[in-house]
Amino acid sequence: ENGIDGWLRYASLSSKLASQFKQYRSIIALSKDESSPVFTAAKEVQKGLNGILKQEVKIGHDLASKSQAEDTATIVIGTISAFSQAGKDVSNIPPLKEDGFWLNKDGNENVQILGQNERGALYGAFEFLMLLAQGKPCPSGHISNPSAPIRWVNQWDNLDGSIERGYAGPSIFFKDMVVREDLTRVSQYARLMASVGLNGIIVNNVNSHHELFSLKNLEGLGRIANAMRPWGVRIGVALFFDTPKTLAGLPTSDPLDPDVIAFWDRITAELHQHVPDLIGYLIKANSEGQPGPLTYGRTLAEGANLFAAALKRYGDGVVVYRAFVYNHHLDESNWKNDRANAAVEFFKDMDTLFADNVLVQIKYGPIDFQVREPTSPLFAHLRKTPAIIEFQVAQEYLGQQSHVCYLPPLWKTILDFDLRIDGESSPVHKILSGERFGWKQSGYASVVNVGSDSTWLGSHLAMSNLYAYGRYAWAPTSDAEDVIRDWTRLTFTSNPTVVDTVTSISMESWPTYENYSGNLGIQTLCEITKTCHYGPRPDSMDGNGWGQWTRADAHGIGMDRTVATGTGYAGQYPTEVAKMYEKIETTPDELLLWFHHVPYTQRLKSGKTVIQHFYDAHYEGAANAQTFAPRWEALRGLIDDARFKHVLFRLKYQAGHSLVWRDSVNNFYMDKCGIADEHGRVGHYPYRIEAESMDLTGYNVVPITPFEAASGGKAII
Ligand code: BDP
Repeated sequence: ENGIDGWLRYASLSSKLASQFKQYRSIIALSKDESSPVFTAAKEVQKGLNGILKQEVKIGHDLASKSQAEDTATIVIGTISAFSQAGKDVSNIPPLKEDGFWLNKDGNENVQILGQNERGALYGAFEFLMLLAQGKPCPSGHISNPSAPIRWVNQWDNLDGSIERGYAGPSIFFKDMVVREDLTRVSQYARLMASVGLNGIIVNNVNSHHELFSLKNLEGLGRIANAMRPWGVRIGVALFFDTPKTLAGLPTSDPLDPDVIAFWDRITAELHQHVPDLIGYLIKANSEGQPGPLTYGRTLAEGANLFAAALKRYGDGVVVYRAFVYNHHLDESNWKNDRANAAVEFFKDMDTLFADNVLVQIKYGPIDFQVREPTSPLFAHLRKTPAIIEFQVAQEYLGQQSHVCYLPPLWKTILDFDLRIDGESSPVHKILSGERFGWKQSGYASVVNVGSDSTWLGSHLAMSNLYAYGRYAWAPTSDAEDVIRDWTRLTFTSNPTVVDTVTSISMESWPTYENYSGNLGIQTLCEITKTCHYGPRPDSMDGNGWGQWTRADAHGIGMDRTVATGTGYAGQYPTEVAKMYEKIETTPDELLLWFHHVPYTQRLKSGKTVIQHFYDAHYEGAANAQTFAPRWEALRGLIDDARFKHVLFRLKYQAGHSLVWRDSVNNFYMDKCGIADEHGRVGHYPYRIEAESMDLTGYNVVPITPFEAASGGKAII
């Protein structure tokens, strides 16, 4: 087992369980087109029945010819309209949303998997198989509709084959500035995506390159689209705003310049020749050094509308404009120039100015994928322009797939958050579904950093986040524990000990990581001045221009983001929410330091002081991380050896690294405020044998900067 099939392994059921299912006689696919998702679904069900039930079942196409032998059953797969055209009664099927499906088993155990469209049929087939793989019977009269039409992933793959924030080997899409010849992994990826209802992908990094539009790459993008289309996955690209200048040698990339308009028109036309069903363009502009419309004195809307007009001519593609635009440079004299304010400041007045095929993609929090952030207030400011939320399956600030961190509990803090827009119930998932403001196109995107490694993400356990992301984009009110249980049964085994262990470790993993990496809303206290975003480095937060500030000094900590005395960020929320965050007393503890600057001795609602909470949380988090490896070790023999060892190695590493986190962060803050730990732990490590205290031959003791990176501030080299 090397992880390549993810949760789609179709491991055989025990013969006792398998005998409870009928012998299937045939699979009837209501499409003969081999590239259609319906045909794909039939082949997938054939494969699944073979693996799970050890049945060999033939695929046919003719619904009329099936003569029902008594002890066998048939599985029909197609669209509702094809079923009805074949003369079948569909009056009992309730109306479905785009991509929705109907899954039904009749009295003779015949199964109907019918989609609102071809993709829907494929999603229904996967649901049928994933139930079967868990030994669960096909339901009768079951309908399932996605919560939102847009359920995409964003790759951050570079043309040279590297992946921005990739931790699992080189790109499966690109190599040496062109699209790879062999796209086998790309279709395997599309299969995983389709199995959880994901229907679109932006194939390259938001920090894009003009070479994407070379002739060779246009042809290559066509091949990627062909590889993914049978799985109902449509592709789009992220573009570099200055491509007219750098690729075509134009003097400007001004979005209102006629030559620039003609250039993008031509590129869009050429791209559609290779990818006729392009989902559109993703744009990162005027962000982190990227050029954009503001570079040319134009508005963000003028920039987006340029591409919107080009796309309109050739298909139904949309422009997805990222709200990650900021130029808020902080220093001590202007610390109120808060980067968290940027998205609302840039976008709030643009709402009515974007063309109707422009959407705005918003990171879940106002800064950048931190371990805890409040919901981005921009979700409350767009009424006409539809929004997409941006999650990050790539655990950039969350242990980079070397620490286990199951993300749905974090996502739920955002999706379930009620913004109380205009004083009315406005949970984020109802904004994203389009329900709150009557949008037709809106939904979900997540940065995913799959690479060439057979594990896809470098860690078997990290794959639960990719699986869960699809499940949440489809059904955002899902229960995080149900989702991880299903994933575990499919990925490893239904053995209850395994399911309980993986479930409990996963459910504890995000709070554990938060405890030792940065709590009370202070953000992930990792290295941010360099680009690694990994490992503890609390001193790197403050004082750098693009910093994610904590404003920690000898007396207090936390960023005052109130309207009264701070950066004003709290005021970007609708009235009721703004009022809650404006006051220390009504701000939940977990976000206290995000919104307020308080003395270390400030009492929390729990009764503890802020500094004692820091100390305790870091000890609790690291202590819990120590339990993961032994709990996993108890599964030896219950799952295959290869994956058992792979996971164990990482959990042991995490146990060690969590101690480094604990001591670095605690030592740093104790040094800053001089307040001792009530339990006498911080700064005293009686059981530790320091390398520098040993008799050394061939090594020298050196002081370490920052001191808190090593116990006693010393290392040997
Ligand atoms: C940050 C990443 C950076 C991305 C940027 C983005 O560190 O690599 O380019 O986000 O989202 O989190 O554009």
